[in-house]
Amino acid sequence: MQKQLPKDFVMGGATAAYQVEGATKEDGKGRVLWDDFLEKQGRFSPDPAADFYHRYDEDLTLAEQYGHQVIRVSIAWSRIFPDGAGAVEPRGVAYYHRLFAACAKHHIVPFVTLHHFDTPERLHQAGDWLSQEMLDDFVNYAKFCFEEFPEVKHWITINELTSMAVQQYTSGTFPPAEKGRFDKTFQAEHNQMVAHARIVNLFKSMKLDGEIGIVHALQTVYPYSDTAEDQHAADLQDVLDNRLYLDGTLAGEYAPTTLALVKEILNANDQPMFHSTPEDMQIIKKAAQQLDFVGVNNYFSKWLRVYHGKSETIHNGTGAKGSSVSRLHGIGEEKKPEGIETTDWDWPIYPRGMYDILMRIHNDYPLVPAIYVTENGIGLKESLPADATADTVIPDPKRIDYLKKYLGAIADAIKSGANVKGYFVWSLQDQFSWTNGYSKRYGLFFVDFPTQKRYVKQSAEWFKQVCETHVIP
Ligand code: BGP
Repeated sequence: MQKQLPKDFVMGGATAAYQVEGATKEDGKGRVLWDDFLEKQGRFSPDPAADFYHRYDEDLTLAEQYGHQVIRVSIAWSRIFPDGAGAVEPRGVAYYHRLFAACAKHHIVPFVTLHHFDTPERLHQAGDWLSQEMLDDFVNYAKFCFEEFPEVKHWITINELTSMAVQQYTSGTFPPAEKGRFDKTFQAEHNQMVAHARIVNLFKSMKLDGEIGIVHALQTVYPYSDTAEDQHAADLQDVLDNRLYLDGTLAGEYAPTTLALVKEILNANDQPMFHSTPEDMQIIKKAAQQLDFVGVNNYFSKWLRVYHGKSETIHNGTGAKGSSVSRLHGIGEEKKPEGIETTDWDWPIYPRGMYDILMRIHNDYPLVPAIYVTENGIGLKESLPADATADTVIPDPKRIDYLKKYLGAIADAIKSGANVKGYFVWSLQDQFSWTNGYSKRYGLFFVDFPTQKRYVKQSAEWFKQVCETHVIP
């Protein structure tokens, strides 16, 4: 039988400012942590991306035409405050007013993220999420946005606080590219939770019209075998990937068992526990009691087995299947069981993991009133047929298959009681990937980057049907 989604379930595409806008040197935009990093690496440039800065109306036209009701966008903090704080850049402010007006014109409701991996350069150099200055300036920027953009009714404080911290300080794939610094990773996570909580509390005290939430990267972690050692390795990876910040943002306190697992990782690596004050914890508690929703980004799951060697991570940056390695000292080693399909970038395709994470939130974190799936999708190597015309529809059967399975898992979770209110496919149109550049495409709409022409993929037509009928064919 075909699976169904509720009639009021909203659907659309997701984007992030730095990955779609391009125009990084236009209209007074300030520099961010990535500019220097990417320039030095020389692998790819953040310009032109999908040139959304100039082509947002074209993309919103497609979104409307293909049945979307919502879109996820982020504000580039450095377009509003080029230096992270101080002088406001009016051209940046005007751009976001134009973007939100275009959303309204096309009947697409924007869900707006305040921080999607794009810390202004000065604050990055000051210590990024490890510095108090960053936290204070972030809260001021959020307040400015709440006052300036009353047309926005759905706010997201931070995108994937753990991905940011883990990739900055554990796996070294985000600037400043440090490896194995679990102490900095947990400290940056905690600090982001404090900043998030201060903003939620501020939003509520301003009595603004609308809702506010946070977006988490959540991957279900399973033991590789049923031995107690592998189960424990999975628990340790889970505290790093999910549990600490689920506790902090959705329950408002870290469970003693959660903190014990964090300490175990830090002790094994001879690193100190993160610092938190009773005042931090009061702020965090208050925010969890007022949070309107949690956004779940889920693409893959993990399997862990016991490992006692040195930390070693090899990131599959090029789509060379089977080249990823993740073995973390004090945690465990990722090892995928036989028979589970992966993408070219080694991400296991496992819709059951989506179901399990949604049910975990439903069962273990009852304070949070609603869930949105704020990112899910598959990166593929795709190219434009040589004889393509404007009407060419690009076949992407793998994406349709992936979306069908994951949306099916979401429908199952809703049936089992999880209050999932909407779905954002990553991504609306092709854009670059932070660590894989332009060769990994996720969009419902193909972007020919040299010409910036848009082409429809078959998945966009399939998705339209689901948006309109709420039936998963
Ligand atoms: C999430 C990010 C997105 C997006 C996505 C796909 O972590 O929030 O910005 O990039 O993952 O990841 P990737 O680009 O690494 O394939």
